[in-house]
Amino acid sequence: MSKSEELFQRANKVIPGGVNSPVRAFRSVGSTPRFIKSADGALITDADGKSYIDYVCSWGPMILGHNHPVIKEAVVRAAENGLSFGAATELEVIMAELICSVFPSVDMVRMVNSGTEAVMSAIRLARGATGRDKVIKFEGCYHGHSDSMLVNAGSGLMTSGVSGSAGVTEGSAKDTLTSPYNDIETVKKLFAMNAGEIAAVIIEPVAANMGVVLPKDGFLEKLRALCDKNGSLLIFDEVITGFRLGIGGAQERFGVTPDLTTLGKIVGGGMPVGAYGGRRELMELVSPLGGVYQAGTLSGNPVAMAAGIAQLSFLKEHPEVYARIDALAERLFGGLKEIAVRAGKNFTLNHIGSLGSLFFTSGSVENYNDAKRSDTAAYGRYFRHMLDGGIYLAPAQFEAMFVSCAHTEDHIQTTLEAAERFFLQ
Ligand code: KE4
Repeated sequence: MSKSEELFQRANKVIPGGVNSPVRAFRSVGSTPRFIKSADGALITDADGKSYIDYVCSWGPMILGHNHPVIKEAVVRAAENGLSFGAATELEVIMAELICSVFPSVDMVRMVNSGTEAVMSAIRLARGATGRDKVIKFEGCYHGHSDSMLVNAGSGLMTSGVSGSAGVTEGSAKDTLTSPYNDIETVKKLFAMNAGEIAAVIIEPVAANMGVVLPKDGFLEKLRALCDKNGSLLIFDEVITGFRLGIGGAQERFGVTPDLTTLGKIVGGGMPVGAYGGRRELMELVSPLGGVYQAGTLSGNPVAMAAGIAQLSFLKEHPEVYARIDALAERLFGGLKEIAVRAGKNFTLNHIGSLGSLFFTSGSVENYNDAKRSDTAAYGRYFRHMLDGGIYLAPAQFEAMFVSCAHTEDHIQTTLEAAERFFLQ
C-alpha cells in the first residue's frame, strides 16, 4: 500500500471523503488522491516521494510556481513579527493600494479569507446598494459555496453531476436566476420578466469551472449595457482571471468595466485570501461606514498579506512574465489539440492566456450544456495515464489547467510526449 493510500484510509475516517474540498477526492477520475508532501517550482511531490509536473497550481494561486523565494522570504519575515493581531496593520494598506493600482474600477477594497467570502459579500453589497433581491448567474459558473450561488453551479458540483446542494433553502435559492453562458437573449428575457428586481449580474468573465469557456465577442459588453439600462450592478468574479490574464485581469484584457470585482487565489500568493472591491460610493456602503455588514477574524491577516503582496508586487514589477507564460501555454494547449486531432479525436481545446481545458468532446464548447457532452470516463483514463507519467492535471474534466512562471519548455515537451503516448497508443 502506498503512503497516499494509507493516508487516504486514515483521512476517510475523520474527514468527509478524506478531503477538505470535494474535487480533491479524485472521485470522478477513478483514482486515489495523491497526498502532497512538498512542492517547488513547477513540481509537486507526493507522500511516496513521486514528483509531478503540476498544472493545478493549487487551482490557480501559484502563478509564480511553488515555493517561490520572494514569497517564502516575505512569509517568514512577517511570521517573525507575529501571526495575527485582530487589528489594523500596514500590510493591509499596502495590499489595498496594490489592488487599487491595477484595477481602475476599484477605488476601495475589502480583504476576506476566500473567494466564496468575497462573492458572498459582493452579492450582499449589490443587494444593499440597489435595494433589490434578485441576482443573475450563469449555468456552469462557480462562485464559491455560499447558498445563493449554489444554483446551476460548476466546479465540484458539475463534477459530481449535481447542479445544486442539499441544505440550500428554497428561500435562499429563489432569488438566483440563471442563464446559459454566452446567451444574451435569455439574459434580456430575465431582465424583462423581473423588471426593477435585479440587483446584479455576476459572471466569471472567462468561465473556468465548467472547463474553460470564453465569452463570445461582445457578450461582456452587452451584459454591461443591459446592467446600465436596468440599474443593476455588473459583478466580475475574477477569483481565477484576476492577475492571471494580466495584472488587471479579464476586465483589462476585454476592456469591460464591472461595478464590483471579486478576487481570490493569486491575490493570496498561496495563503487564504479573498477580496471584493469597486467604486467608492458602493464600497462606502460597507460596515463600519454603511449598512452592509461584513466582517472576519482573520481578514487581512498579516502573514497572508505578506504572501499576497510579494506575489502581486513581483507580477506588477515583471509584466514580461505574462507574455512568457502565455507563450508556454500556447505551446502546451496547441500541442495537446494537435495530438488529439492527429489521433482522430476532434476534441475541443479552449484556452486564453495561461488558462485552458481539453474537452473530451468534439464541437465547440460555449456553455454548460456543450461542456456536459464531454466523455468524463475518457477524461478519467487520460488523467490516470498522465498521472502515471508524472503529470498532475485537474482531477476533473470540468476544471482548468494552469501554467506558471516555473514551467519550462522541457516540462511542456514532457507533457506533450505523455499525451502523445495516450492518444496514439
Ligand atoms: P474559494 O472559496 O474556493 O477560495 O473560491 C471560490 C471561487 C469563486 N469564484 C471562482 C471563479 C472560483 O473558481 C472559485 C473556486 N474555484 C475552485 C476551482 N474550480 C476551487 C477549488 C476547490 O473548490 O477545491
